Amino acid sequence: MTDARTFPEDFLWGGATAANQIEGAYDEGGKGLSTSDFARYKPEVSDGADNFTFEVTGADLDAADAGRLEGVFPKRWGIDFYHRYKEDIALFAEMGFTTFRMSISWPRIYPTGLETEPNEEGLAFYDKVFDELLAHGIQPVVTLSHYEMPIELTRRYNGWLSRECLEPYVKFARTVFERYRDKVRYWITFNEMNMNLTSVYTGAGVVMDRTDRPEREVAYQATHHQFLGSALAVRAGKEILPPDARIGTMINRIEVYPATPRPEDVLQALREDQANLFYTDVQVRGSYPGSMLRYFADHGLNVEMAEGDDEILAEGTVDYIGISYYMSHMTADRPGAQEDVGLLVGAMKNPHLEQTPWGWPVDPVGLRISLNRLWDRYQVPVFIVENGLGAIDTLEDDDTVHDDYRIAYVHDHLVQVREAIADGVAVMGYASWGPIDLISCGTSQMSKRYGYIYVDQDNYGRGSGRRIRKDSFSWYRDVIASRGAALDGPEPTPLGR
Ligand code: BGP
Repeated sequence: MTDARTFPEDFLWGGATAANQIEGAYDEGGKGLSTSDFARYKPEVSDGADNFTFEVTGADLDAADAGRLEGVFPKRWGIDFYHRYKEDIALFAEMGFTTFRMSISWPRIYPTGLETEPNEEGLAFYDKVFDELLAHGIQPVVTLSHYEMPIELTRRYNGWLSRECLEPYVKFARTVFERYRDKVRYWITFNEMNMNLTSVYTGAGVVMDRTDRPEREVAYQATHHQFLGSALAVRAGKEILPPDARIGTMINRIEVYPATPRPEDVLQALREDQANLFYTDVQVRGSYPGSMLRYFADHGLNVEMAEGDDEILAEGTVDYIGISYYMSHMTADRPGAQEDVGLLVGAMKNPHLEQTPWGWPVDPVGLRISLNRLWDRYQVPVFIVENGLGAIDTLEDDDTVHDDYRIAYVHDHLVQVREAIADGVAVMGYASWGPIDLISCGTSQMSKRYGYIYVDQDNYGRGSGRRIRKDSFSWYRDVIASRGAALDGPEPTPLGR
C-alpha cells in the first residue's frame, strides 16, 4: 500500500551512466575504437560553459590515422569502471539502488561493427557486471547505443547518415539480446536521439566535413535511420527476449513555455514542443506526425525515406518512454525561434528560474508537467532515466563533500515526481544521472560532477581514483530506504550556486 508520502513499492530507484563516460579501458579486452574516444576536453570552453566540445571532424580522423591527432581525450579513461565495477556496484547497493542504467559499448562487442562474430571478451565483461548487479538485487537498464558507435562505421559510412548502419546495429542488438536475455529485463534502443540536432557526431557518428547536405537535414536523416534501427531492434527483441522484457525509447525531454499568452507565442511553444515529442510520436505511435512532415517541407529538408520504412516503424513500437530531464525552455514567436527546436539551453531566459553554473534552468515543476504531458499523450509508462545537477564540488581535508545544493536539486525533483504519480501518471522509476562522478558528455570534463560518490580524479585523469561518499550519499540512501518519506524531513538548503 502507498500513502501520499511514499512511492509505489515496485518503483525503481537508482542511477544512470553510459559506457563511454565511465568504463575507460578504451583499448583493452579487444575493444575497437569508438566515436567517443575522439571527444576532446577543451579547458578554455568547459568550465561553466554550455559548450559542446564533442564535435569531431573527418580531418581529425585522418590526423589520427597519420598518428598526428593531438588533444586530451578523457572518455578513453572514464572513471575506470572497467576495473573498479565491483567497488562501485557495492556503493550503489549501499545506497539501496534497485536499478542501474548503463550502456553496452558497441565496439566492445563488435570492434569495427563489421565482424561476423562478436568479441567474447567484451561479452564476458558485461556478464560479470550484470551478475554483480543482480547479486545485489539491482536490475540493470541497458541502453544499446548511448552516444557511441564503432568509429569504423563513421569512417566507412559517415555514421547514421547512411542506412548501412542498420545491419551492424541490428546484429549487435540481436547478439546482446540473446546473450543477456535472462539477466536484463529493461532495454533502451538509443539515448536521446533528439540531441542529433545539437551534435550529430555525438548522437549519430556523422562528421559534417564529409557531407554536402545541410546540418539540420543531416540530423533528421540520421534520426530517420536510427528510428528504423530502433524499430528493427524492438522487433528482434520481441522474438528473442522473454515476454516480461520491456524495450523503451529515450528522449531528452524539455518542457517548452511561451514567454507570453500572445497566441503567436503559444503557437511557437506548441511547435517546439511538437518537435521535442516527434521522437516519442514515431516510436510510441509508429508513424511520423503531420507537424514534422510539414516542418520538413517548410524548411526544404529532404529526408529520404524508402518504401517499406512506414511498415518497419509501425511494427517496432516501444513499451515505455525513458526521459532525461534537466531543464525547461522558454520561447516566443520571434526571428530565429523556428531553429531553436534542437537547443539544449533556450535562447530566452525564464525570469522565474535559477540556473546551474552551466546555464541550465532548474525547473522541478517542469518535470511534473512533462510527466503529465507524456502520460496524457501516450498512456505508456514513463521512466526517468536521467536527472541531476552538474556542479563543481569541493573535497574537504577531512574527506567530506558538502553538496547541499545537489540534495536540494534532487529533493525538489523527486517531490514533483511524487506529485505526478499522485496525478495518475505511471512512473516506473527514477535513475539520477551520474550517481558516481563521471566524464561529462557535453564538455568531456571531470569537474562537472553529478555524483553522490566523489571520484578523486581531475580533468586530465590525474588523481587516486578513490571513491568518497558525499553528503548526498546518505541522504539519497535514506530517501530510498523510506520510499520517499524522508523527502518530508527538514527542508534542504536551496540551490546555492
Ligand atoms: C544527457 C546525456 C548524458 C549526460 C547528461 C549530462 O544528455 O544522455 O550522457 O552526460 O546529459 O550532460 P553533461 O554530461 O554534458 O553535463
